[in-house]
Amino acid sequence: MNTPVSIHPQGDIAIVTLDNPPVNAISAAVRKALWQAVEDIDADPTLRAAILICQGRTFIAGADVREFGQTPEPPHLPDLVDHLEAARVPWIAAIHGSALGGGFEIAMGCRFRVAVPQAKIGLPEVTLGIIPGASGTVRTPRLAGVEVAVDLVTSGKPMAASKAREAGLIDAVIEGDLEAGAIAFAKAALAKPLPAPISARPVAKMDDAFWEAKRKLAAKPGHRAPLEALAALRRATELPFDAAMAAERESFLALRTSDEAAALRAVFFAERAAPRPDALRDVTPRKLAQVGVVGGGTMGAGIAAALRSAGLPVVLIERDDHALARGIDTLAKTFAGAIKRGKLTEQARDALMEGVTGATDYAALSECDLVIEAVFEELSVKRQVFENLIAHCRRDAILATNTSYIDPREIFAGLPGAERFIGLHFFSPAQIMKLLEIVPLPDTAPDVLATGFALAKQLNKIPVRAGICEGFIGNRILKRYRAEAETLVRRGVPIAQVDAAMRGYGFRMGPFEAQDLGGLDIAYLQREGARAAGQDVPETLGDILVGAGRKGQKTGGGWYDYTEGDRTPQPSARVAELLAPHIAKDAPGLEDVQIAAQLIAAMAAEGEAILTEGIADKASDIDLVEIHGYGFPRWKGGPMFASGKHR
Ligand code: T1G
Repeated sequence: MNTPVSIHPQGDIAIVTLDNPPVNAISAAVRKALWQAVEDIDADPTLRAAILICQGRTFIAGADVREFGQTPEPPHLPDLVDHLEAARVPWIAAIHGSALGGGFEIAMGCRFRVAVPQAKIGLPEVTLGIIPGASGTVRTPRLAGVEVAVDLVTSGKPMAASKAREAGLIDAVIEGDLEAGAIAFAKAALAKPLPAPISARPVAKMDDAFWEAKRKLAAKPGHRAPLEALAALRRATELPFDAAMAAERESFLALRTSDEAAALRAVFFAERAAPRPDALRDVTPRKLAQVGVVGGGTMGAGIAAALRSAGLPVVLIERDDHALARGIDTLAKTFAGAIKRGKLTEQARDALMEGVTGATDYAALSECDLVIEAVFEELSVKRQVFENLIAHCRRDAILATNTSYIDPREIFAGLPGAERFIGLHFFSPAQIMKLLEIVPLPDTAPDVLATGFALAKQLNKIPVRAGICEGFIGNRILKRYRAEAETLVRRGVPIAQVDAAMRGYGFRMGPFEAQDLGGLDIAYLQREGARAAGQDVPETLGDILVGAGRKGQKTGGGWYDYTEGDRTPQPSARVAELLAPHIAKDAPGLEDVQIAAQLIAAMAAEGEAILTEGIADKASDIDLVEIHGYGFPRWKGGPMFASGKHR
C-alpha cells in the first residue's frame, strides 16, 4: 500500500517526508502514517532526531476540510500531536509554504520549528467557523505568550516566518536548502540540553482589561468562532494542560457542526472553484505583458494600482495633460494610503510608480495586450474611446470595458474584432475589492474569456462570470435589495431599524447608510436615464430625497442628517416630513430578524431569477459576488447559501 510518509535516515537523523498532494492536508491516512513513523523511529536506537519535511508546494496546510462533515477516524489529531511531543527523539518541523491549522499544531508537537524565509504559519480555523482542535489554543500561549496567541488565533491570519521567529513561534529561519539547514540545526540542537516540551511550559494568565478589549474586537454578530477561540485561550491560561485540551476539544466539536462552519466551508470551496470554470478547462489564456487603462478617475487609477501591484506594466491614458496629472496623482494617493496602512514601503511605491507610463495619445497603447476602459458611464463617451482603441491598438489586443450598467453589446456594436471584446467589471476601490465580474459578449473568444479569469487570479481577485443584463449579477441584486428595503420603509418600518437589522445580521452597514456613503445620485441618474428612454420606472423614495437635494453624506444629508465632519447618521426630521405621505400609519412593527430575513429572501429570489436566465453559472458564484463585492457577511455564506438555495 502507498503510504504518504517515508523515512530516510541521514546518519543518526531521520528525514521523514510527507507527500499528500496538493497541500499535504492531514487525512486519516496521514495521521496513521505519522503515528507509525514516531513508533518506528523510536524503535531504532541509532536514530537521535527526526526532521518532518513535506513534498510539493507546502508544509501541512491543515486538517482536510473535505473530511469535516465525517466522523473522524483514530488516531485523532490531538493524540498524534501528543505522541510526537512524547517521542523518545526530538522532532523538528522543517516548514516551507504554509503550516496552517492542524499543520501548525503538528509543528507544535515537534520540539523545534524551522522555516524558509517565504514560509507562513497560522491558525486559520476561525475563518472556517471553528477553533483550533488539536491544541492550537492551548500550546500557542505556552509557546509564544498570550498576546501572540490571541492575535494568531482570533484573526486567523497567517504570519510570515520572520515575524513568527520574533514572536517565538519558530526557532530559526533557514536560508538556502531547507533539509540541509534543518539537519545542521538538529545537530546543533542535539549538542545542547533540550527545551521542555511545549505542554510542560508555564503560561501567564490573561488580564481582564486585555480580555475585555479583545472580546470587543472579536465580537461579530452571528460569528461565534472568534469569541469561542478567545474563551478557549483564556481557559488555556487558567486550567491545567489536560483540562484545557478537553475544553478546547468540546468547543471545537460543537462548532464543527454549526451553521457558520458549514457556510464558511462552502465559501472556502466556492472561492477555490471560481478561477476555473468548467467551460474553460481546456482553454489556454493569453499572455499579458503590458496593460493599458483608459481613464484616470477613482476607478481607472484603482485598476491601474491593482495591475501594478500584480507586477504588470501599465499605460494610463487621459484626455489631456491636466486630467493625466490628476490621474497620476490619484494613483500616487492610492499607494500613499497603502504606505500609511503599513502595506507598502516608499521604495516599493517608487518601483510601482515607475512602471506606469502616462500618456494623452492613444498611440502609447500600441504594445498593450489588454486595454481596460474606465471612463465616464455614458455610451457615446465609451464608444468614442473604443473607436480610438481600434485605431491604435494591436489587432489582437483584448479590449475591455469596466461599465457597471451599460449593455456592452451597445458599447461595441459595429466595431471590428468582436472576438476580443469583453466586460471586466471591477468594484471600487479597485485595488482593494476582491470581486471581478467577467462579462463575455456573444462573440468573445474562449481564450479572451480565459484571460479575464487568469488576470483575476494574477490580481488576487475572485472572478465570477456574469451574463448581460442590467447591473449584471451584483448591481441587479443590489437594486432588488434596496427596493425591498424601501418597501419596508413604506410599510412603516423606521429607516434606522432597517439599517440596524442588517448590521445585526452581520453587514458593516445597512442599505440606507450605505447609500448615504456612496451617494444616492448614481442610481437616481440611472433611473432617470431609463425613464427618458421610455421605460416605466415608478418613483422611489430615493428619488424624492434626491429631488429635495439630499444626495447623501456629500450634500450633508440623504436618508439621514450629518453634522459637519461627522459621519454618524442622525435620524432626520426633514426626511420624515418628505416621506410621510408615502409611509403607512399604524402598521404593525417588525422584529429585526424578520427584517433581515425579508431582505435576504429578496436577494435570493433575484439570485434565482439570475440563475434561471443563465446570467450566473451557479448559486455559489452569486454568493461570492455578494461576499466580495457587497459586504455580505462571509460566515452567513451569501444570500443563496443562507436561503438554502445553494444547490
Ligand atoms: N483541506 C482540503 N483541501 C484543501 C485544503 C485543506 N485544508 N487546503 C487546500 N485544499 C485544496 C484546495 O481546495 C485546492 O484543491 C488545492 O488544495 C490547492 O489549494 C484540527 C481542524 C495551503 C495556502 O484553512 O490556505 O486544521 O481546487 O488553490 O493558492 O485545528 O490552500 O485544486 O481541487 O488554495 O497554493 C486549516 C486552507 C484547516 C488551509 C495553498 N487549514 N488552505 O494555497 O492553493 S482547519 C486551512 C490554504 C484545521 C485543526 C483544524 C491554501 C494554501 P483543488 P489552493 P494555494
